[in-house]
Amino acid sequence: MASSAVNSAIDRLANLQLNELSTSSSPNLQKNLSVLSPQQIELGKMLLELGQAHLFANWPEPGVEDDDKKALLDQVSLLNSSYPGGLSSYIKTAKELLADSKAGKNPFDGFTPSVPSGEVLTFGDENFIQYEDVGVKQVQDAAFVLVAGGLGERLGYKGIKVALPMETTTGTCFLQHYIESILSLSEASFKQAQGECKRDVPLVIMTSDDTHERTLELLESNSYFGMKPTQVKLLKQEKVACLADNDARLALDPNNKYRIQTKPHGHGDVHALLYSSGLLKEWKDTGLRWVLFFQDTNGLLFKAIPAALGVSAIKEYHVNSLAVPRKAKEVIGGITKLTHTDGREMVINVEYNQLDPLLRATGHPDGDVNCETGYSPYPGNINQLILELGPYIDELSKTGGAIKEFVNPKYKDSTKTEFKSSTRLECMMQDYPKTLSPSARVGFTVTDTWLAYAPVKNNPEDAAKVPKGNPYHSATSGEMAIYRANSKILQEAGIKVGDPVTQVFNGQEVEVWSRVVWNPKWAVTFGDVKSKVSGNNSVSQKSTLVVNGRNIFIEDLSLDGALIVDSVDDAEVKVGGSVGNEGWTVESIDKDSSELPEEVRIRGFKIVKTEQLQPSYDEPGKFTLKA
Ligand code: UGB
Repeated sequence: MASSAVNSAIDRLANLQLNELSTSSSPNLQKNLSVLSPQQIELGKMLLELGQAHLFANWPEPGVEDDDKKALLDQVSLLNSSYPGGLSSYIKTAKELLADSKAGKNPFDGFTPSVPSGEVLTFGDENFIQYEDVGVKQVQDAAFVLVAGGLGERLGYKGIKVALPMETTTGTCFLQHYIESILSLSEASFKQAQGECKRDVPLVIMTSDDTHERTLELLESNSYFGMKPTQVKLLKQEKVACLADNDARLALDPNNKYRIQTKPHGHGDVHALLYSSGLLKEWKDTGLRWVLFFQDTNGLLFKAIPAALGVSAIKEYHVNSLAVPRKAKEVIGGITKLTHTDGREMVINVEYNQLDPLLRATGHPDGDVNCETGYSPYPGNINQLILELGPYIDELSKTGGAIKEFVNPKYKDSTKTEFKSSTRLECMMQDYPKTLSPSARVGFTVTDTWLAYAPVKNNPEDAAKVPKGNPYHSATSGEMAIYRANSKILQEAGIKVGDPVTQVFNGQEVEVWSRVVWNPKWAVTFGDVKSKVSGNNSVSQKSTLVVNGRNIFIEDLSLDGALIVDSVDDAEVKVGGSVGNEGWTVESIDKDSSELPEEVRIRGFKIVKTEQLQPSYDEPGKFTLKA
């Protein structure tokens, strides 16, 4: 035998002995070493060191279900590589957080909450318009990040949420609206900076196994809604391992002893993913300055983005969170100033389930209640964050994007020794400022709820149970909020819009305003709307108005019915005169009817299109519609 072969045989034997020694605490793993690769053996040893021998407790003899054993270790390899610091770091943190939770430790121990001061905007005033102008200029230096990995268990919708129609007058889905808004905003931005070279404003979408394929399919089957495919990047977040007990033993899937149960880690993953993707550096190198984060189902958010970005630029905020007045106990976090006994201070979101106990523990015996304004004194976080790229990269180079995690186990009883079901560590993107130094410029911007916030999160049954006066956050209220916002903006621009009527759909009382919808091409700021409306205009409550074209000008229009105007970019169309017809009506439907699609049932109404005037201008030129 050649000496190299002898050496390698000796090495193998030595390794075998070493492996057998280091797996002696799990005889089942030990006897299966021969079916595993060296890398899988290393992972097995690591699991034993981390107190996870139970994972091998039911492993049969070698030769039986070997592929399943390997699959388990392959899954471990993925869980290990996709978590910053690997599984050992995950389990170490889990043990600490589970011990704190068992001991009932308050995560805000030593901190006293108080109401922070931020920039409060009044829609339509001079200040607002000025912020919008500044904000639009900044868009060419911005990147947008949509977190869309959540399955939306509370909504119970079977599809992905970004594919849901945002409103059913035109049927535009959330993702289409977001992309069209970014495209129109960037176009407006480049127009302001005449002559400078244009770049494609990037959009990143964070997906998960629950949403990735369907998001990609939605984009591909709609030609990316007008964006270049290279402009859009999908980053998939991985789930994290579930924990079975206070010792942070990993939970096996009840139906598969070779699979570790996993659950989503939360939207906080977006920071580590952006960092590890290398995109942040790429953006910095091309001169970008801002990163804007937003969520999957808020059809109003782009109405507040220009002004909020203007606030970031003027106030030089490293972190700017968008907020709206919050009703006590509303299921959105509260922006709070926290002051520690040691002098530390931070302005941070306190999540909705933590605000009440924090207030009670710090001398507010009534907890999370409204003040004399009828709202909680703590502004509601709508999780739309604007970060300045430079300081963001600096911070992430220190943390790798890891965000402070939390654990929320549901215990079987007061001994807190067993869980009702497995739990996991979670993290939230708005907790990013928690690691920042006191010198970081952290602020927030408050706008009216009607303008900026109408998420679709709750199923009809739960929405109908929301305490009176609190928002439903349902598909019904989300769509009605779009008509309300657009109607109010037109009112502010001088158009007489009929008073809304109150109707009940799916057990929820909502205001029904004129169904006014426009494409972002028409207007992305209030300034745009004002520049396209003149004379004496009126739109009755029963009316539907769809404006779908860049250069459509509304002048002396009296509308009582449905008017849908489409035009190509190079057509300039004046729309006026008196338009009256049967129009489109909003009609109740039975949410349990199996004949209607789920997208309609979750709203409780449908739009019945009886009669409309629908001019379409397909050629360049100047046109006038005078009915
Ligand atoms: N999301 C992910 O991308 N990955 C995940 O693992 C989980 C979620 P929810 P939540 O503004 O309305 C948040 O479930 O967590 C995406 C804030 O924490 O809709 O109840 C998901 O796809 C809270 O402070 O919201 O509450 C979606 O786009 C408050 O501000 C987004 O993350 C509230 O949102 C949010 O997920 C709000």
